Amino acid sequence: MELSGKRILIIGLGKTGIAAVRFLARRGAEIVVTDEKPLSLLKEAFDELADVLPHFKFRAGGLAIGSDIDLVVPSPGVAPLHEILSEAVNRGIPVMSELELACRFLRRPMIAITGTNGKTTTTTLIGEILEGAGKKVFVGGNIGRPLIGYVDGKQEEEYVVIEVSSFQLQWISRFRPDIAVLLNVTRDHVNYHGTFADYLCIKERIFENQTGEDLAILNADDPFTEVLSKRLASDIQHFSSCRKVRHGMFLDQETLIYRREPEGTEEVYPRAMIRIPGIHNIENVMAAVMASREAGCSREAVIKAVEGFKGIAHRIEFAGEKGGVAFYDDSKATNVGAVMRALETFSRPVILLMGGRDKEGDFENLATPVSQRVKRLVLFGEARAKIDGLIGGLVKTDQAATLGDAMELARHHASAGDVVLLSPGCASFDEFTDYKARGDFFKKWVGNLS
Ligand code: UMA
Repeated sequence: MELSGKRILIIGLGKTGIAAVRFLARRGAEIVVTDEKPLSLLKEAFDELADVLPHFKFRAGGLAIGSDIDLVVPSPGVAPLHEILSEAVNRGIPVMSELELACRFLRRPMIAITGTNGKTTTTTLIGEILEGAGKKVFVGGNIGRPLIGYVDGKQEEEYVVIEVSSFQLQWISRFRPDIAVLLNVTRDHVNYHGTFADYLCIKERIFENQTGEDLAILNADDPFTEVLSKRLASDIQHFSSCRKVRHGMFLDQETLIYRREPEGTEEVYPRAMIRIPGIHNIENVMAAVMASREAGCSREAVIKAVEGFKGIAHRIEFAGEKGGVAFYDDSKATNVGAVMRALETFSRPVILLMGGRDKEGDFENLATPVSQRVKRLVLFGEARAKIDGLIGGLVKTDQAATLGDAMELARHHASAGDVVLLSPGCASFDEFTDYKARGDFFKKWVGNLS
């Protein structure tokens, strides 16, 4: 793809925009950048791009698209119906996500992982298995390292493993992973995509350009999988935590069985190799094992890496125990599906901290797990009244303006044997810069408890 002399508009100067500017500057493109933030808030971004400042122009946000633009590259956080994007589409100007642009320059085989929940865990684990098996690997994408930054370098790795969000799949056309994993789809990001059906369609696009030479790994227990499987051109393997599958991996009491057709081979893995809690993590591990075996890792290397895998930060992470009360940080649970998975993990009474900025979550779906497992609900942030209205009547419920106030209430009501779980089911942006800052705040507070 020729970029030299092309006028390219980048929307957003966050991680993606910064990496895209750098990539395009090296290829002689004429770069225009816009961001809705005022210049005063973009100082860090400009500092980071100090060496390529002469190669791009900044246009203040809200300006109409210039007629001279050849290509628009929106950051993932830019909503699909953003006025600049609508205008570009109306005028026939191509729009390409950073992921699409990057894959045009990628020279390594790619494993891509998407799904509503479990993406980061599975992506990280696949990276660790491949590394443990002696392969050089780049792990990135939505996990925090844009692929465009990788293709800007030497590409010496044997494999590229990327976490892919629905936002990144929005503007693809040729993106084609050698191995693509769809872990699960439950309601999320409806405020961004429009409807749940739109969200579902976008997730499916990870397989859009695959052929019979590529592998699709799907969750057999997901209600949409049966229909989806019929539509794909890819070789398909399924995984299941509750029934046998013909071509793929399933949980059979204390073992995981990996069956592959047409070879008819069957490999057995001990369930006990998995040290991270919950059925959802067994599913994540199965997907990771299948992808890694297909990428040429040995069964032994797989088992060793899975045994050593401690999980990722802010995902049902044990934060400490004080006075017999165990504290868990699940700040990464920004949707209702993730809260459900977290609640399923505990058999002890749970004091659940939920709230933050609503993403049009279907909180009513938590009615059963909350009634069965939650001793007390402590709601905080912007979404507290809405959640209270939907499920607050089921158990004793408190409301607090901030997470800090909510944590004090949780501590007050907790007694030995309880679990205090931060699993917010909402975005963090009403109070924190991101879910990591929210989880760190929680863990620091737990660490300071006397
Ligand atoms: N901006 C605009 N106009 C808009 C929207 C944003 O100008 O309409 C500007 C903002 O003012 C800001 C910049 O765009 O300056 C931020 O861009 P961005 O929100 O796309 O964020 P990046 O820093 O580029 O990070 C993105 C992903 N963020 C989102 O999808 C929201 C990061 O995923 C990802 O790690 C990074 O690219 C590298 O690939 C984060 C995330 O929250 C972790 N992802 C969501 C999730 O996992 O649920 C999808």
